[in-house]
Amino acid sequence: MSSASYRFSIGPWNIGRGADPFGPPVRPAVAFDDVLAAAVNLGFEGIQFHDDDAVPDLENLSPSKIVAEAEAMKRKLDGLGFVAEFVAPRLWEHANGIDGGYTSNDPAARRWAIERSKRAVDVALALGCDLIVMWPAREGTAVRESKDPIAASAQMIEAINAILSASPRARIAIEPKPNEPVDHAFVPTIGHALALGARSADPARVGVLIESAHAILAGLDPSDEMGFALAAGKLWSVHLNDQNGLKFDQDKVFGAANLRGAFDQVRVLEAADYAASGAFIGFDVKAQRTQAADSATAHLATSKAVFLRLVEKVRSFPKQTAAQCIAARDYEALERLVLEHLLAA
Ligand code: GLO
Ligand code: MG
Repeated sequence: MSSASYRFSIGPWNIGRGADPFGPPVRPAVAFDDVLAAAVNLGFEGIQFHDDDAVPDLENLSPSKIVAEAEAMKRKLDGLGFVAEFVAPRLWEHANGIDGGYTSNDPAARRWAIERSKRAVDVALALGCDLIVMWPAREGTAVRESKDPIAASAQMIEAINAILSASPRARIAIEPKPNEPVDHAFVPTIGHALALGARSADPARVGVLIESAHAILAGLDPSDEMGFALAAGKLWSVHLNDQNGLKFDQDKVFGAANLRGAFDQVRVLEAADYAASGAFIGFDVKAQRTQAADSATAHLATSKAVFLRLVEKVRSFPKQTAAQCIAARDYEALERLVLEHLLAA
């Protein structure tokens, strides 16, 4: 059982405006200062950034101006007692990244993606953090024959190496997702991410961020994905949330679709003493479109409350009885024990 406290983090995109592919935003834009105010209320200490969340319009700024703006952001965070958890280069929203960044068929787009990622390293270091999250959103295909998967692997490693070479302090957490926005992603699972890291110039500085919904979309159990990464010492962040089967990425409240699956994720984090590693618990959850603006952070509060309740559930789990069931190979009894424990008040 861990004695360390969990640290929670939030990204500005987690307080969304309710837009979906079939309808426009239904809530007003939330200013960054209001995100910080919400983070205070929610008891979140870490802020997750896209590069242009930290430095808006960075494509039109010089490298030194980018650093100056990031330093100003750092002072703001310091004043409020926040720390930056990571910076993710937002390649997927820019026109240059229309066909992917690192694996685009256009060499100019690939160069742009690498340069922008290096600027994200500058932003991270100015914010006082060393973690770059690489969500390879459009690194994949809608038409399988449009790209060469062998070349794509090499291009991903080239990009990883470029980021690592931007600073000896930079670490990368790859956040795999099997699909959406692309049909087939080149880095769909934790196994792929860790294999790329192992082939990089400095494997010690490449780890992963696991999002529950992304693992479910890959047909995998998030807690097993976490266990695999934890065993390798590579779980450097999590995006806890939930997902109702193989649909679009739902980013539901943690535990909302599969409470037992959420329990299992907390169980493996507790077993590995994740809290003691100092890594954050992020909730990559989305407010429902129906939610009114003044209560559009309830999904974050609920996710955190569910997480903390599940920590209690894991800690109070009758481990000795479970061990007896396992020793007797009576897995039906173990099943009953787990279900009764989850159902108990
Ligand atoms: C989308 C991803 C996205 C990333 C974020 C940080 O499916 O989960 O929200 O986590 O952009 O890179
Ligand atoms: Mg995510």
